[in-house]
Amino acid sequence: MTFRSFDPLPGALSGALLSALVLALAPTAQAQDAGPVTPDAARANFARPIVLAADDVRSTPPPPRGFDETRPGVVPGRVETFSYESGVTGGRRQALVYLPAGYTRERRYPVLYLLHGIGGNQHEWTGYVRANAVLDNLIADGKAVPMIVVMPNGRALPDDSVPPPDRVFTEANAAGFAKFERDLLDFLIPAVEAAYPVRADARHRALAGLSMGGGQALNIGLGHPETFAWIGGFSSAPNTRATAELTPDPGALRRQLALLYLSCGNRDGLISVSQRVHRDLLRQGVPHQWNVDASGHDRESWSDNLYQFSQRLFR
Ligand code: FER
Repeated sequence: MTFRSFDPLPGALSGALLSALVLALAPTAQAQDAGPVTPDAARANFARPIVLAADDVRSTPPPPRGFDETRPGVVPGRVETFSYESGVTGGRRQALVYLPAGYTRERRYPVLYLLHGIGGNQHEWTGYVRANAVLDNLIADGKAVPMIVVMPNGRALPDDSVPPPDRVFTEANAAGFAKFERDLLDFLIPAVEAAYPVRADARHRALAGLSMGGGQALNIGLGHPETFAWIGGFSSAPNTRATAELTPDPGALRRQLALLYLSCGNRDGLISVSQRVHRDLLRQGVPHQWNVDASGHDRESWSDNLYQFSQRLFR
């Protein structure tokens, strides 16, 4: 099943299409550090040689069969569209909100903000990764705390639609992902907290994402441990900040974070980004979970790591 078959928005680039695009970008160029975002640079980054260290191994039990499929007898959560006014884009923006089975305004819920990749939008986690099925099953089994999950559009531009394939790896598209930091902190979170019965403190707020969204989650989350105590970067992309900017105050992270979770597939050409963050965190003495699975840059890694990460949240 592909993202496109779920996605009501025409023109969205599916994860499957993104994979095809990545394959079409033949691995010819030299590896390079994060510079201008171009199709050539992306090709080079995806083609970086993969060198695995002894601790680049799986640290989680594999999920059970069917963990990301709709299961008969499991009451599903509800996924609804939420719109909010953004001073960053100057207009109304849309996010998807997952409300767990049994949702009631009589309770207050923790919130996970879940960010998509460079070629996706707010539908990528539900449509391509089946995040709602993963959460439905975990919550039904009592393995995850009932939580609200907010899936924004992480491209904070006046036109935040998914660009055509030849404009995905461009400075203009990537710029929207950097602008999203203020959109999230100043507009989306306050709007969510005004509209839903949520616990509005760092211990009850998590931020995670895949690829470009993984880079955003690390950049924004590690920069704001007073806002997010739970952070997950899955297959994080080269938009991930350099160490001096990413973790300038390791002591604050040690004191304030409840969980920092990093994962990547051992067949993902972007793994050097996550390896670098993992090794720097080790050097800085910042506790974190490092999980290297056998995936490429694909939904298998993201559904599996959402399964692992979401079980650990808010405990
Ligand atoms: C890049 C390669 C991949 C890059 C971003 C990505 C910012 C993101 C991929 C994704 O979100 O799937 O060089 O530069």
